[in-house]
Amino acid sequence: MLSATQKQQFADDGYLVIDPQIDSATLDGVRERIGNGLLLADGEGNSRTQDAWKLDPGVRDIALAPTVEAILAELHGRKARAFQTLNFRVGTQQPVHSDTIHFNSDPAGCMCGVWVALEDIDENNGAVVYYPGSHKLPEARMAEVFAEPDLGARRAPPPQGAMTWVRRLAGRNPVFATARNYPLYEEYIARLVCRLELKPALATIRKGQAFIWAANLLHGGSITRDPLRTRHSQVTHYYFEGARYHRPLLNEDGKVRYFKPAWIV
Ligand SMILES: O=C(O)CCC(=O)C(=O)O
Repeated sequence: MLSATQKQQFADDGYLVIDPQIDSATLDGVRERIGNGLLLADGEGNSRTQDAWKLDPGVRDIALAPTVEAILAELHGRKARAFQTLNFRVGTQQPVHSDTIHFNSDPAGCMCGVWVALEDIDENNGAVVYYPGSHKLPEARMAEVFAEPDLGARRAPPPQGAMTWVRRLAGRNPVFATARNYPLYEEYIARLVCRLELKPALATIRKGQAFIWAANLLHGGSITRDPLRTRHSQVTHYYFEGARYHRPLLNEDGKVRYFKPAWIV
């Protein structure tokens, strides 16, 4: 299904633009029902709906598109399984990160994101920004972030409330100040991008195309230059079979805790 050049490009640059062969009616249906419906209905100005596949067969069809599954299997040599969807109505302007901080695996990097454009994307409506080749950099974990003296000094300690101790005594995952420490990771990545003088690129793809990124590719949401524009899109996150899965943000103490993803079926 893929040419040798495409496979080489994914290996070298960490991304690929493909035609996922999803029909227009499915794309338009999701845009109408999720983009213009649920997202507006949440009333909080949130630009994303997580796991709408549970409610909407179109979202699920995009996540399980056979062409995407075939291409991912070809790229990774393992079967891909979708485990999370996010639907967006407008650009996220999300700071640059790599998905390995959120979702990783043993062996490492058995994960990827597939971002499907539900309308044409250009430099003015918040295209995904990415750094070609950055997937080859070492995976940044919170340990490296905290090792930077000024960032480490701002680290929020784990909460010490009664519930934390109940969880500990029950042998459950301790609670870390994850949400408060995550901005330190974003700052660490922003500095890394500057220090290495990484060159950004924009995923300006057409409606119906998909942008695949490798787990460790640095990416985020670019500035929405035209605030009146929408950016209807769906990203699905996939893990590859034959690995054990963990979420590094929940392993702040360095202890790896594996989990069972809730597969999209
Ligand atoms: O859609 C975007 O602007 C960014 C999405 C993203 O970074 C992600 O899903 O990991």
